[in-house]
Parts: sequence; structure tokens; C-alpha cells
Amino acid sequence: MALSLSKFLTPIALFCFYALQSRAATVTYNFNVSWVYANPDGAHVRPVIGINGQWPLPTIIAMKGDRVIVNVQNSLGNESTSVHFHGIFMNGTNEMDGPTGVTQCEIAPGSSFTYNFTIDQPGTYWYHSHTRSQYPDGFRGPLIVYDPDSPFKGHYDDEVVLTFSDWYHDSMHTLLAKFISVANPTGAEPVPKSSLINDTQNIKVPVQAGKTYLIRMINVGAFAGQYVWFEGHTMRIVEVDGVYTSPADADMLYITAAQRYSVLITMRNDTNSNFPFVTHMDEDLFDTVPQDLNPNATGWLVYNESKELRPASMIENYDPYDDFFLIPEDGEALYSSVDHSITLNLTMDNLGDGANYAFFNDVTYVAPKVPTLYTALSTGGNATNPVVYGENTNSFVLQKGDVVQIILNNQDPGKHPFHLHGHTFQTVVRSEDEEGDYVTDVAMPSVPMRRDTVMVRPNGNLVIMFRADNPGIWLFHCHIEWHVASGLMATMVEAPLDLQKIISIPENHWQACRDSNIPTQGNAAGNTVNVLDLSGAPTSPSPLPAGFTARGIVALVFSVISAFLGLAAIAWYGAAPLSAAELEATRQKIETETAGIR
Ligand SMILES: [Cu+2]
Repeated sequence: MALSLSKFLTPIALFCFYALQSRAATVTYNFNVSWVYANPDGAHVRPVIGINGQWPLPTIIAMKGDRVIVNVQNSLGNESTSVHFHGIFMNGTNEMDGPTGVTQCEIAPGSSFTYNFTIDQPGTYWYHSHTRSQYPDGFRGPLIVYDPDSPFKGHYDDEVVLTFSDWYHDSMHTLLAKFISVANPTGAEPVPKSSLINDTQNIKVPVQAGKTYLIRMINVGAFAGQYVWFEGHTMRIVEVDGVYTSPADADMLYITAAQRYSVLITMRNDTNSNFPFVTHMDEDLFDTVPQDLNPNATGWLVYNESKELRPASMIENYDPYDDFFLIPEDGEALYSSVDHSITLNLTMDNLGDGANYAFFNDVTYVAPKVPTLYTALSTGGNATNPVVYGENTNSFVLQKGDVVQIILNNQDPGKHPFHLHGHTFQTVVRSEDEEGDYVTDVAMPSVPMRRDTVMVRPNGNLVIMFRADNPGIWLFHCHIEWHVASGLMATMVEAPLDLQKIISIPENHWQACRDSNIPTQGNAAGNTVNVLDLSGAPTSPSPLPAGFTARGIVALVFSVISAFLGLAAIAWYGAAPLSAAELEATRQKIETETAGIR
């Protein structure tokens, strides 16, 4: 119902509509996922992943306390998929979290899958594919949870949702093959072609003089952090990643991939001019900046349609608000003690296939044969033994109720935005650039900033804390999608014995596994007899022989490149790109099938 209503009602009107309803409504979305064509930057038509034949994707809208049901039909034809609801805690419904190989099997082409969960947290979220680095092909959209008890209720007149995104012209299938390759031994990430606001460019946001707007901003991009500013207006930050903050004024923000900010902006009192707002991709992330790359996307606050839309001014310095200093509105104090401390050292290096990978403590993530949740559910008392999850999942078993600390030492010269599924976390230490590994006795704020995605600086460190109060299998990973692909993930196995008592897997989830021939019992190797025997578990390529450098790799491995290409073909079996004719046929089929719905 919300899907069709949202076409006609402004968010505020929807809010009022929901406010009249009983608290625990059920909102249902039917997502028929398929390829469609789009040209959001006006420079290149390409296939993107649409829903019900449309792209950009619909916004999922719910009221705090609602049950959300998303019925997914995979009509892509050539790729499997899944949906993650970024930032939603999924407390008691870990099986609905979405990452394949972790809490579910892939949804194969032709298969369907139902996500069914309640949302008991307000704020600004998003949903995206969590399969095979697929979401930058367009499978991402906003998820907004309204709150009848918001501390900022009455402080604004209307609201606006803005998504920001880097954009590529090639598909992820093509880009990933080039990225994780012997021909790219330094691991240079593909550089975006352009930048989008609400999946387009030059967007006009109509505003009324003197009114205050809640502007919800979501970076749904694959890679680039975005500097954001509104000329002639101050932003008042009131929410980050679903956590209300004490209001904090900012002239500029830096929003990493996957982060969200809600800000209040009060409009000026006259209607004599319109004002540009700008997102600027953080070019520090790019190994090379092409001459023709426009790192900016511009929109306008339109006070008066008859006035000009003047170009944005040039900016010399980028000096964004430091989110470390935000204070959660609920005043939650720093945890007084830590029960379980985990240290993760982040590095990037080559493996024996010559490609570049990312590592935590010298281990790069490789998905297990059996999704980790299913291993936790099928290994009895051994579910508390990290061995059963396989070495390459980087699994850490957490005890229920423990205060867990993750110390992240970034031994890489890049910036990395880290996301923890199932939780927000206190950000208690974040070093400046080049400060090296964490040392003890660093002062911590008495009321630390909380969010679900935070950036660690180049060759710096980060310390976060959270309470293990949500039994489940929760990924901790960099949200630069290239680094997900190169293995920068760890797995938090939280209270697995409790999980065994509270989770029951719906039949349609098991069916998805059968459709993809994925085993659902036993350890990471699919061994059900001796679950401590991990022989046959998926592993990464072997390390390079000692003394090899990235430069030497190219010469060495090109001699076996044909073998490598053979392997790549196997890895992508069933994922070959559709021909133009196939795409057109798919598009027409969906047009016909969804004509009645739309
Ligand atoms: Cu990263």
C-alpha cells in the first residue's frame, strides 16, 4: 500500500497518514528485480537493476514498529541476488539480514525469497543487494522509518530525501573482472565516471522561504565519499545512521559510502534567488583522476522558478564537520569496561594469482560453502567454536551481553568506511592520518558518537564498542564495494547458542538454497560428521613466494594467464552479461507483466 501511496503523498502527508493508523501496521513490497536501461548522467545508456520495470528504485517507507515484508522475485535472468536492509538491527530475525553466504543462500535467477521483519528503530536507512558486489549496478534505494516520538517533531515543516552516488558506465561484472586481476597488481579501484543526486543530475528541490526542512541524505555509492554543502545555508545535524544527535551546526559534511545524515535547514526569508548545493567526490580515493572527470553533482534549492539557477562557486578547501564530535541525543555513556577486545590489522597485498586482496590479520574473506548462519544452527555445541566457520570467514564468537571492542589498525594508505551489521557502535577513538596502530590510554569521550558506518583514516586507527545484545551472524566490513570484493570482511558470530533457540528458517529460504545447490548443514566446508574437520572449505589463493613484488607479479603470472582466465570463467559461471537482444526481450516481458500493477 505504501508503495502506491508514496507516489501521491509527500512524506509529511504520509507521516500523518501513518500517525492515524495503529502502531503495528504491515507494509508489503513486491520487488520484481530485473535489468532495465537507464542514463542517469546523460552520458551513457546502460543496463541497471530495476524493480517492477522501474529505475530509480522505490523508497521503502515504514513507521517505527511496523512489520515490513519484501517479496523478491529474481527476474535478472543472468545473476543471483539478495537484499540487505542497511542499518536495520533485525533483532530476532538474523535470517532476514541479506548477505549471501552469511545469513542466506543466493536467490538464483527465477527464484523468489521473502524478507519479513519488524523495524523498531526510527531514521534514515537504505536497502541494497548484498550479493557479488552487485549494488553499484543500481540495486539500491532509500528506506525511511518515521517516528511519532521524534525529538525533532515540530522543528520542521517538510522533508526531503537526497541520495548521493558515484556512477560507473560499465557493469560490475566487467569492472570486477578487471579489478581483481593479475593485470591490476596494485589493486587500483575503478574510478567512477560521474556523480549523481537522486539518481540524476541538476536536480531542483522546490522550497518555500522561511520554512525549515528535514533533509535526509544517504550516500548509496560504491566507493567515493562525498563532501556536501548548501550555499548560503547552514545544516543542523540531527541524525546520523538512525541515531538522533544533539543538534550540531555544519557548513560542510563528509558522507562516506553507506553513511546517512539528517539535517535541518531553515530557508532564507526572501525569494530573490535560488541556491546551489553540491556534492564533491573525494578524489583522494582515486589512484588516478581522469582529466574529463567532473567530481561534482549540483542541485538547487529553488525558491523562485523564474529566477536563474546559477552555477556553484568554486571551493578551495574542504573542511567538513568531524562526526567524531557528535553527541547522541539519548546521552548513552561510554561503556565503563570491555569484556572482549578484538584487534584487526588491515593490509592490502597480492596473492599467488597476482591479484590484489584486502586482509584482516593476514586473512582475506572467502565465503564458506554453507552460509555462516546455517553453520551456527546446525553444529550444536560446536557453534561456539570459531573453527567451524572456516578460517577465511574471519569469524569471532561473541558472548551474549558482552561489551565488545574492535581495534582497527589501518596499515593501508587509503580511507575505509567500516560498517557493522546488526548494531550501532560507540566510536571511542579515531586517530588522525598516519598515526599508526592504536596504543592504549587514549582519552575517550564520555558520551561517544554512535552510528553504523564510520571511516578510519589513512594509516590511522579506530576503536569502536558495542554490546552483544543481538544474537546473530553480523558482518563487519569496509563499505567500499571494491574492498568487499577483495575480502575486507570479518564475521561476528554473536551468541550462537541463543541464536539456535530463536531462529527458525522459513521454507522459502531453504528452497533458495536448493535452487542454487548450496548445502545448508554443517561447517564452512559442508562437513556434517566431524564439524571440526574443515578440509574442503573454500580458501583464498596461496600467498606469493617470498620476495615477489607487485611489479614482478605481472611478468610471472602472465605466463599462466590462460589458466587464470579459465578460473575466472568458472567463478562467473551463470553470470555472463546479457546481449542487447536478451535485455530488450527481458524488458518487454517485464513491461507486459507489470502493466497491470503500475
Ligand atoms: Cu575499504
